[in-house]
Amino acid sequence: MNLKKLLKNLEIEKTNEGCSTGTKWLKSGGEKIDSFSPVDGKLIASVNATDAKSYEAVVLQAQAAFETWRMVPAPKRGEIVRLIGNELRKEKDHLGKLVSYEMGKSLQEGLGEVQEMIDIADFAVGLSRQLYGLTIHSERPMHRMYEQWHPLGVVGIISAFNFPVAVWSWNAFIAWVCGDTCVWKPSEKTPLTAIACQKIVAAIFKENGVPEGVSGLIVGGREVGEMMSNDVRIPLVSATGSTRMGKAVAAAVGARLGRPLLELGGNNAIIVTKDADLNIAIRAAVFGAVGTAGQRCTTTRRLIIHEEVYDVFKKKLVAAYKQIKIGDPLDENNHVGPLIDTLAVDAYNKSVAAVKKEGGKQVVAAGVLSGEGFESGCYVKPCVFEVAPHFEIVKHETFAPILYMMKYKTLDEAIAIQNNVPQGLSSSIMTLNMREAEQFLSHKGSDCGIANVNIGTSGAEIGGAFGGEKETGGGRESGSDSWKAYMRRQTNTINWGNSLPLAQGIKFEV
Ligand code: UN1
Repeated sequence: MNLKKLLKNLEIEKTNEGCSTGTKWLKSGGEKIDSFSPVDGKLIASVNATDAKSYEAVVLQAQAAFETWRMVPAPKRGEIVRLIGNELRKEKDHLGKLVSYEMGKSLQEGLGEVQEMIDIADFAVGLSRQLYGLTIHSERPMHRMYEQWHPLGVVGIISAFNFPVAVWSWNAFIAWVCGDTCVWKPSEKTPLTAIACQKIVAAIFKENGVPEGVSGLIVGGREVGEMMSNDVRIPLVSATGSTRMGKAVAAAVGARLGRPLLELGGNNAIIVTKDADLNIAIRAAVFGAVGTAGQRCTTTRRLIIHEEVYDVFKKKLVAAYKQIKIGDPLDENNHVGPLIDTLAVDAYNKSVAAVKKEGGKQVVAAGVLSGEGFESGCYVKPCVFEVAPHFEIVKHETFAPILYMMKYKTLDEAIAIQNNVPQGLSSSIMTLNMREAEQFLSHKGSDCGIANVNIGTSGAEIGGAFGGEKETGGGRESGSDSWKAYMRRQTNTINWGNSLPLAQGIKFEV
């Protein structure tokens, strides 16, 4: 891994400022944030975090830019996003590699993440010609009523380390075509990928005369997120991360009656029925559980398996886990890279101890890897435990490759188990029986924001709305009509007649 060359290719070899209004990088007196690669433990960047003064400068610039940006026709804003998408196509290999190296996901998944950005760019370009509202028939003669959508203003984006760039793009690209300006606080664990994105965007903005401030970047920790959550100048704060963080953001944004858009924890299950295609089910379960080393919001954490197929599925699962290669995620022979840092390893160890204490039976052994190639101390073994659904730990999301298996007898029971956790992001059923599939998707089925049939819980396409219920936070991002969260709806009624009839038949004569 030639980091120097990679950083040069991305033109970020000299970067140590973490605060930017677009093309300008601000000198900031914030603490130094070090980014260590979990791949080899090396220090790969040391970035000056945003302080109160530089934060203020970024927000003021974002507000000023909004004045101009909102008046640029939406399809023209879409054109700018199209150019960003093109640039991402060119930079896919470099940026994908950096994502993989800074975050630790496999190169395939790093490239997939950049592809997700390209896809959302394409989606946003089309959307820029479809930001339409409804026309409603008025009850009054010679009146017309319709609704239109206006941009909100400055949108705050808080993103997580696990999708360090894609989730930002879901928010920023859509917000930009909607006419908003953005201020992005990336995870302090992955500042370098954020800086790389900022550079890519800034070059396009500069070439095309986009006002300074449309894309602000504020690298920093919790305090920086709090500045944004409490800031009345930021009408929408979109936050991705832990439920704990989301609750704090929701409380602060709600207290000032701003709008939070939350995409928080998941505790996603696959129901494996006796009518499942077990080969599909196994592949989905293994990718869902160990992909991104179990650090996706959509990671499969629970398998709820019909008792008749339980033993054969377990055997196949153990065999599949034996094939998994753990190691440098940039080596395409490996399936699983490291966890993000040693704190995540501690959380993994704690959950493994907790499930054992509750009586969980080990099916595939847990453990932390050490020795050559594992010097960073962040590599863990994907593991599997047999549990009972009521175990406390099973209700808890641990961001690590720990998979819980449990048995069921009836589909009603399986659905009840699936729903009986605080989180509600993603879910899936493996069945070739249409009655079971339809029940799972019905009002008495999965309570999650995403419910799949014969597909795993992770790897959603950007075209659908992404997000979930309960402790997942209720937000919807990326596709479908998620754009509406980034705009404000206005109802307009126009009287083109020569009198003033009142609604509800009210008579008022003076
Ligand atoms: C996340 O983990 O926050 O569906 C996002 C997926 C990806 C996005 C995950 N497309 O797994």
